[in-house]
Amino acid sequence: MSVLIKNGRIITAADDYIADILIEGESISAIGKNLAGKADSIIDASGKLIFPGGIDPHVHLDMPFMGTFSSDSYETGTRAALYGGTTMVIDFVLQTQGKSLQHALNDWRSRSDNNCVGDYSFHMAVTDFNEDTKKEIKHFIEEEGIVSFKTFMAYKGALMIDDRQMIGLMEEVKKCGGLINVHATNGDMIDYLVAKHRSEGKLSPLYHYLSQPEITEAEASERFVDMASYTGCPGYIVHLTCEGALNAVRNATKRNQKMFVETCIQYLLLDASLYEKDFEGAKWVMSPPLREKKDQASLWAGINQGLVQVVATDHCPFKWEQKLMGKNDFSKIPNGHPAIENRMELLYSEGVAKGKITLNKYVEVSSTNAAKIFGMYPRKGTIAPGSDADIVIFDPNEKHVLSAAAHHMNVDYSGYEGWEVTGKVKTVLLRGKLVIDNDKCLAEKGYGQFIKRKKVSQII
Ligand code: DUC
Ligand code: ZN
Ligand code: ZN
Repeated sequence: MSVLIKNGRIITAADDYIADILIEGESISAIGKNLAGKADSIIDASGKLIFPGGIDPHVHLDMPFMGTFSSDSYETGTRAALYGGTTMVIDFVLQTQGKSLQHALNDWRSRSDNNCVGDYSFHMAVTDFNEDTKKEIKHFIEEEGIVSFKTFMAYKGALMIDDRQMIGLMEEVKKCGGLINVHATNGDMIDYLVAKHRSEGKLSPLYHYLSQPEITEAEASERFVDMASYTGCPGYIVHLTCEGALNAVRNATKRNQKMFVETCIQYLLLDASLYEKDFEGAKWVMSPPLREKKDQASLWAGINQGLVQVVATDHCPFKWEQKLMGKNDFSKIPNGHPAIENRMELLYSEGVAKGKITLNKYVEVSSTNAAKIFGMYPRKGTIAPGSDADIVIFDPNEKHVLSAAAHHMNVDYSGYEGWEVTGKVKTVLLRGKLVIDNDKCLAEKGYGQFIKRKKVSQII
């Protein structure tokens, strides 16, 4: 099967030009002016922008968490991602404390294998680092193609590891050529504040926010950066939300330390005033919580300064009836927010169309940098001969309104209900196959492939 995309304006992290793209099989075979029209099908992309397929390296599909499961399955979540121009996601396998990494991977595979519509990979979350876990790291990197290891500095008793385990894990991961991701918030401080607020009868969603002040994230980010500097292990801070945490990274750059930073679309666009809406604030109960306007300004600046390399989602949807588990106690509200489908359009509309970031920066933070950092470049994350034909054809002028009624995520509310966005994903190809066209998904579950990743030390 061959496809010719004609006359689109191709945007990569570095380039901006009008040309035709010839796709043969699953990959791009040629890019040029007036390529001869011998293809099986032709798509006219005149007047449209062409981006590499979006990569969201932070999602939680069908994840057991806080006594329930996130409501998008691998099928509904990756399909919704495709509607929004994200052709690949990286999800998280969570080790159960006391059990092996392999045990957790088998469990996650039982839910994900043959169920994805879009491409996917996993980060491996290490929640119990010991002599047995240590022996599994090399195998994950070299055999499973899972090169990034997630750590939690919060959620004590379930997911959190202490600094001693963190240092040990960093040394092993560095030796084997991997990368450590971190949820960097001070778990003990947060647990103290949660207990304090509960004992004072302060139980509304607002107290979720007030239990995780900026300092809890700034302190943990600084500690993580220091441990990474000491061990020399490459690090990646997930869902960084605030000025204080970003300044910890800024300091690290002064000693020439390379530390990767991800923020999420909600931290750029939404703020903590939403927690004042009584229980409706539960829609935005996530960890870390939404912050202040001054934090949004630092994150946008951080993107343009190159301190923030990735805009992800931390997509972790829960239906309203699940959120109601915490009706009388904010600490029981399942943490998470749906955005997998909205990230690319919101970032274009609020970032590019409003002049905050350039088109090249848009591609860099929505696709290319994640591919580079996580060992998939140049197979993913760019438009070039030899790369997978993961392509988004985007109308920069079409306006539409986001709503739960219109979205494809398996969740009955939208964190962005009524938002008008400028720009719409029109057509999406994944490995050469037309998967989204005219608001229809043409791929079945099982089309999405598990992508084995390369040692990150080959790229960074
Ligand atoms: N934060 C969330 O809001 N949900 C899932 C896990 C996390 O760290
Ligand atoms: Zn997290
Ligand atoms: Zn997460």
